[in-house]
Parts: sequence; structure tokens; C-alpha cells
Amino acid sequence: MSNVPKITTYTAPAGGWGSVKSLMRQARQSKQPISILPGLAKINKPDGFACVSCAWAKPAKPHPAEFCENGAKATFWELTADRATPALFARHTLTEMRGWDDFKLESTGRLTHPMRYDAATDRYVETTWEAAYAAIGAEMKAIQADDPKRTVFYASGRASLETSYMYALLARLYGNNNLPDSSNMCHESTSVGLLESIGQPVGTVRLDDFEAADAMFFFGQNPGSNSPRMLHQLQEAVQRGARIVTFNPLKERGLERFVNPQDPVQMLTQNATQISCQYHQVKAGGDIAVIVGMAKALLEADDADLKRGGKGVLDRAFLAEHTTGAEDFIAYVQTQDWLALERESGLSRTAITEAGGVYMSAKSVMGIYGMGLTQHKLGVQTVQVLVNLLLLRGNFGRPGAGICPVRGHSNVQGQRTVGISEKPELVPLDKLKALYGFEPPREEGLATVDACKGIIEGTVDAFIGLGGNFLRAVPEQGMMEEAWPRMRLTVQIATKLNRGHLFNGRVAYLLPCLGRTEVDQQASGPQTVTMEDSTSCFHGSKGFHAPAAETLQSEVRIVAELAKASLAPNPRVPWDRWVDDYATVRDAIEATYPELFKDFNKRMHTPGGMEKPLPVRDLIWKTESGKAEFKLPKSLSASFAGDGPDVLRLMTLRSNDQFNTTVYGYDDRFRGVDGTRMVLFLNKKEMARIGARAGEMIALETVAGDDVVRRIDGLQIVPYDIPDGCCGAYYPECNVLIPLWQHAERSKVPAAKSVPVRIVR
Ligand SMILES: Nc1nc2c(c(=O)[nH]1)N[C@H]1C(S)=C(S)[C@@H](COP(=O)(O)OP(=O)(O)OC[C@H]3O[C@@H](n4cnc5c(=O)[nH]c(N)nc54)[C@H](O)[C@@H]3O)O[C@H]1N2
Ligand SMILES: Nc1nc2c(c(=O)[nH]1)N[C@H]1C(S)=C(S)[C@@H](COP(=O)(O)OP(=O)(O)OC[C@H]3O[C@@H](n4cnc5c(=O)[nH]c(N)nc54)[C@H](O)[C@@H]3O)O[C@H]1N2
Ligand SMILES: [Mo]
Repeated sequence: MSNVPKITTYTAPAGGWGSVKSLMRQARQSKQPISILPGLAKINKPDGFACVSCAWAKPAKPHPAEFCENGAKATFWELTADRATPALFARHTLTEMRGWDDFKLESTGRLTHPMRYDAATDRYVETTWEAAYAAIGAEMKAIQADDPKRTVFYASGRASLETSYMYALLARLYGNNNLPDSSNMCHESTSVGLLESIGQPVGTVRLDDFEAADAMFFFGQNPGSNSPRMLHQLQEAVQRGARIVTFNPLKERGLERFVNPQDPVQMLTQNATQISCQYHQVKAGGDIAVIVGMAKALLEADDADLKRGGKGVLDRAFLAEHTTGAEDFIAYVQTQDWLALERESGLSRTAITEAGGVYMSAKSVMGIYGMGLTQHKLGVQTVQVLVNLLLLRGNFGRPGAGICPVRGHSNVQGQRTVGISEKPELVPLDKLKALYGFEPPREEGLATVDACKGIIEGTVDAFIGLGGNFLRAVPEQGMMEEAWPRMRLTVQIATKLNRGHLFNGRVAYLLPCLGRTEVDQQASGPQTVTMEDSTSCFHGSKGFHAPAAETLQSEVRIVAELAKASLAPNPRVPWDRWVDDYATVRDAIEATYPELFKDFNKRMHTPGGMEKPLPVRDLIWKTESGKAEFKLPKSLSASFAGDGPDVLRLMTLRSNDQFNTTVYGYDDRFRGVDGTRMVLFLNKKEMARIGARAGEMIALETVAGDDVVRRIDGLQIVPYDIPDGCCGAYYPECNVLIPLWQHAERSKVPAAKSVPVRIVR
């Protein structure tokens, strides 16, 4: 980090010239000749590649440039001209590189050769693919002979449907369901909550619903940084009169104002579109109280209307025909008093009632949300209460209405669809048995926090990582880094070097793979892969750029080779044929999931994506009762943190200059922080309360009530508009502070959005 930190106030809208400037910086940093720019035009086009950044839907009629600032940054980041070759590893020990920050590690460029850890020199040394597979296979077999459940198969949500299907099969043939996924730290609260409430684990809206919605409610999702292409749909919706109401502790620029970089008139005039008509700065973990409050306002209005002789504002016909438990929820809401709702939400009754007013005056309403709801102790219940609110006015099964979890990684939802799941009941095991002639393991596997626990306690011997930066993304980093080297085998399949690769098992390999932007040449020719977006549409994706090195292998190939090296031969699983022609993997996917993937190879290039059936759109509820189920929250606060006098709720945040643990730079433009990530956002009232000044360096300690010390030093206080009792700092720097056991009930998503902390000076 060369910059002197600069803290300012950014007043410009999201998009606009700021995004162009930021993008040009990234283009320069990639050191690629300008000739790669035409490749960018291929992002998210039917004949191009699916963006490697977020999972937002890809329209059937794409814009000339269907990508955003952050998608383009992610593309440049993958296409960098820099290379992390064996020479780099010859110069530095792992111990030395552990002193580098995330930005510096990934800035070394694309990995080029398979590397083996050499304990004598504490370095990665070059090896051959054959030697790597042989050694890994031998270790995996030895561990399997002891107990196959001691190996974990992690996946970050980027790998294609083809790779993911094969990877999940590898784990099951090996003998376990230990398939944790980045989703376990992300939208698992959605998968658990929605499945129980409405009978499908994914959102119900498609892209064209944005053209029909009358109102949208945003809870804890930041499209300006994390799904910027969505701002186009929001802008168009607002321009035709739809209303957007936002609940977020922070004023996120993309939800305030937007200038469309693809609109020349708007770029010249800088006449920004105002996105949210109401913006409510809810307290972290306060959303259940908000939503219950809105329901209360709705019931009050319903009463008044009935008394006037009206029909009321609830959709009684829908409630009777399609739901169970409405009476219980209504009775629960009626017993909540406004003082408690105000206290828990940090918002006034007037503010909540105003939001309720927009809700009840709109015919079709969408509930849109992200990590601000899912990463709490009651993340699952928060999602379910939002569903309750939508049910009260029948906001399912019609255009413009429904629930819209905004997924993260570009294929995280798809990985779950094709079998990457620790929950055997979600996978057609009998189908796999029939197709491949083996007895699939039926016992529940390890989710992310279980895998962490196993690593700490020494019950996990091997970790295979299909992408990602597990060790940096998980909670309880102190204990995790200490425990990691006790594992017998670690294998990381990756495009770029990250901190997770610098901690090694006794036998450790780093295997470099092709990125999605690159041409994937196999026996039958250049290959296409597929992804599923946030609206359950599948898309084909074909790389355009020459591979970063001739020595790279594709993820499909690497998974197949690992399988062949570690499993007993099974002639019914055609690993080599799958590698030669990925269309045959898609046939296997279709054979396993015939209802979801009918005519997969033929339809995968459908403009706008090939739709996966979503039963709730037709008011079919695959729940236990056959109806949508109202669920009652256990408490009005979703957080682990109480309201002790000096305890703050820490939200771990993403900057506009990162993709998860990949840090592109130190410029969080929208929040006015440049040159550093070591900051603590705190409001002036809290600063005055403890007598702290702007720029002061402090430490944070977790207040978890156990005897573990979790602490981070060297955070600089930045005065910020943030609710009382809350503070914010960046992820992954603050992951040392999150106790492993502080995760969402049932979904086990780490509670990264309200960690109870204390400032230490
Ligand atoms: N450029 C870029 N794009 C990304 C990513 C990235 O890191 N960079 N990550 C990808 C991934 S994997 C994911 S999961 C998504 C994440 O995208 P988001 O779901 O947007 O996740 P976050 O940015 O972590 O947090 C979202 C918002 O929640 C707010 N918030 C925090 N606590 C609360 C709360 O208690 N209540 C409410 N209502 N709001 C709260 C925060 O202020 C923040 O604005 O984005 C994906 N896209
Ligand atoms: N405190 C806190 N912790 C969090 C969160 C939070 O909000 N707060 N968010 C959570 C969420 S939502 C998520 S999804 C997780 C993210 O957890 P992960 O998905 O594990 O982490 P990433 O940072 O996305 O992984 C980045 C690495 O992926 C590798 N990579 C990139 N592209 C490819 C590819 O095409 N193939 C392969 N094989 N490898 C590739 C590169 O080596 C890169 O360094 O973090 C979670 N952790
Ligand atoms: Mo995520």
C-alpha cells in the first residue's frame, strides 16, 4: 500500500464518470494491451462468457456493453499480464508471504504451474501434473481407507455446472457428503428459510418482473457495489413510476442516486436518477422488528378500512387458499408493542408506518435482500418474516411480485442445483445410484462451520478447495490458521495466489486452472460451460482469451484427474469422455435432473437464459402442508449482540474495490475511503461518548462471553453516518473477530453483520 490514506466525502452518484475512472485504473493495472477491450463486449452475451463477478441476471436483449464497473474489474483481474511463476515461489517462503496483504498476493498475477509444498525449504516448488495427481491420489486413498468422512470438498461459487456436477459426484463416490460451499457463508439462510416457507430454496422473480413491480423493498443488499447491472432495472423501474424503499444501516450510494454510464445524455448532464423514495437506516440486526412493524401498520390500516366498510388491505382470498399459519402470525404481530419495535429497529413508528404505506398502496411488490439479512443469528427467521409480509397481500404468483435474494458468486446457486450440498436429502441419490452403480453416502456432510470445527478439533484430515479462499473467508481466523497445518493433505485449485494457499497441510498442492474468460480447448474442440444466475436461468459461457499459460488445466479436467487418481475404477463414470466433450457432462446432468434440464444442450444458449422451473410462480407450494407457511420469529432482534453500554454491533462490509477476499485496490469511492482498508466507521455520537477523535487508531475486541481473545489492532476511526450502537469495518480483515459458534440458527451462516465488539484504546 503506497498511498497515504485519504478520507473524504463522495458526493457523486453511483455509475457515472466515477465508474469509468475506476475501470480505467483497473485496465492499466492489468497491463494488458488495449486489444483485449473487444473481449469485454462479450461479457454476458449469448455467444460470449458469463461475467466472472456476480450472479445477477443476464437480459435477453443485452445492452451493447452488458457489464458494469465491477464486472469489468473482475475480468481485467483474471486477464492480467502478470504471472505468479515458479520463480516467484523460489524467491519467497510461505512464512514470508504470510506477511503480504490480500492485494499484494493476488497482484502477483495468474498462477502458471502445479506446485508442491516443500517442508524443508518452506516453499512451493514446481511439479508435474502427473506427479501431483499421483501423490494426491495416494494420500486421498490412504485417508479414505481410514475414514472417508475425514476429507472435505469445498467449493467457492464460481465453478461451472459441469465442474460442480463432477465434483459433487467425486465426493459421493469417495464416500461422503462433505461438500461445503461458499453459499454456507452467504445465502444458506435463504435456502433453508425459503424452502420451509414457500417450498423452493431460491427466489421467485425473473428479470422481467422488474418491469411490472409497483414497489420494491431493499433489505441489506448493496447493488451499487455488488450487483451494479441491477441498477439498470432499478432506474427503469423508477422512471416508469415504481417506488423503491430501502432499509440499510448505511446510506449506500447505488440505492440513493445513479447515473447510467451507458446513457450518453445522462453522462453529459450528470442528471442522476433518484433510486429510493424512502431510505431508512435500520440498526444492524433490526430487520425483524422493521418487518413486524410494517405488518402491524398494515393490520392497523386493515382494521380501519374494515370499520369504514371497505374490504380491508389484506388479501384474504389468497391467505385462505394458499397459506397456513396466517392467524398465528397476525396474533403475534398484534401483541408486539411499538416501543419495542422502535427500540429493536432503531427507527421511529412514523418511519416504519410510512414504509408500510408504500407497501399497502402497491399492487405488486418485490422483497429484495442480501447479506444484511442472512448473516445474523436469526438470518433464516428474518428471511421468513419478509416472506410473511409479502404473503399478507398475496405478493406471489403475479408479475412484478415475489421474493428476490440477490446471490453472490456467479454460479453459487447453480452449484447447489447440481448436487454440491452437504444435505443428502436435497440430492437425487437414488438417481446417482442407478446411473453410476454405487451406494451413495446418506449421512449429512459437513457445512462450512462444521468443516472449520473439524479442522480445529482435528477430525478433518484433508481439504480440497475448488476455488475460493476458505481460510480467509471463514470466521475464527486465529484458531483456523493455527489448526490448518495439522491436516494431512491440502489441495487448492485456483487462478490466483491468496492467503489460504500460504497455510499448508503436511502434503500440499497448489493447482492452477483456466479462468472462465479463457479458451478451454479439449479433444472435441473449444468447450462451453454453463452457469445459473440469481433468477434461476442457465447460461452458456465460452472463453475468448488465450490461456494465461500453456501449463494450465481446466477445472473439469482437474476434477476428473483427481477422481481417477483417488477412486477405485468405475467403468460407468466416463471421466475421460466428460473431459473430451463437456456436452456429455450436460447430458449426465440432464439424466440426473430431467425436469430441470430438459434439452440442456439444445437450450443452453436461449437468450436471457434457459429457465429452471420455479413452482411458486404458478402458486405451487412444495412445502409440508402444500401451502405457503407463515413462520413466527423467535425474537425481534436478529443479532447475537445485546445492548450492553459499551458493546457495538460490528458489520463486516465489502468495499467498492474488492470481490470478497480479492482486493482490487484501496479506493472505496462511495464511502470516501482511499488508501487503506483498516478503518472503523463510527458515528459522531458514539465517538463523543467514548471521547474518540477522527483518525485515532484503536483496536477492537469481540465481546462473546467465552474465554477466547479475538482482537484486531490498527483500525483508524472514520466518522460516518451509521446508526447508534453500530459500527462497520471491512471483511476479510475483521474475520479474526467472528466466533465460529456465532452463526445463524439452522443455516449456519456466520453472523458477520452484527458481531458484538468493544473498542479498546
Ligand atoms: N464488486 C463485488 N461484487 C460482489 C461481491 C464483492 O465482494 N464485490 N461479492 C459477491 C458475493 S459472494 C455476495 S454474497 C454478494 C454480497 O452482496 P450484498 O448482499 O450486498 O452484501 P454486503 O455488501 O456484505 O452487505 C450488504 C448490505 O447490508 C447492509 N447491512 C449490514 N447489516 C445489515 C442489517 O442488519 N440489516 C440491513 N437491512 N442491512 C444491513 C450493509 O450496509 C450493506 O449495504 O455480492 C456479490 N458481488
Ligand atoms: N466477515 C465476513 N466474512 C464473509 C463475508 C462477509 O460478508 N463478512 N461474506 C461471505 C460470503 S457471502 C462468501 S460468498 C465467502 C467467499 O468465500 P470464497 O468464495 O471462498 O472466497 P473468494 O474471495 O471469492 O475467493 C477468491 C479466490 O478464488 C480463486 N478463483 C477466482 N476465480 C477462480 C476460478 O475461476 N477458478 C478457481 N478454481 N479459482 C478461482 C482465486 O484464487 C481467488 O483468490 O466469504 C464469506 N465471508
Ligand atoms: Mo457470497
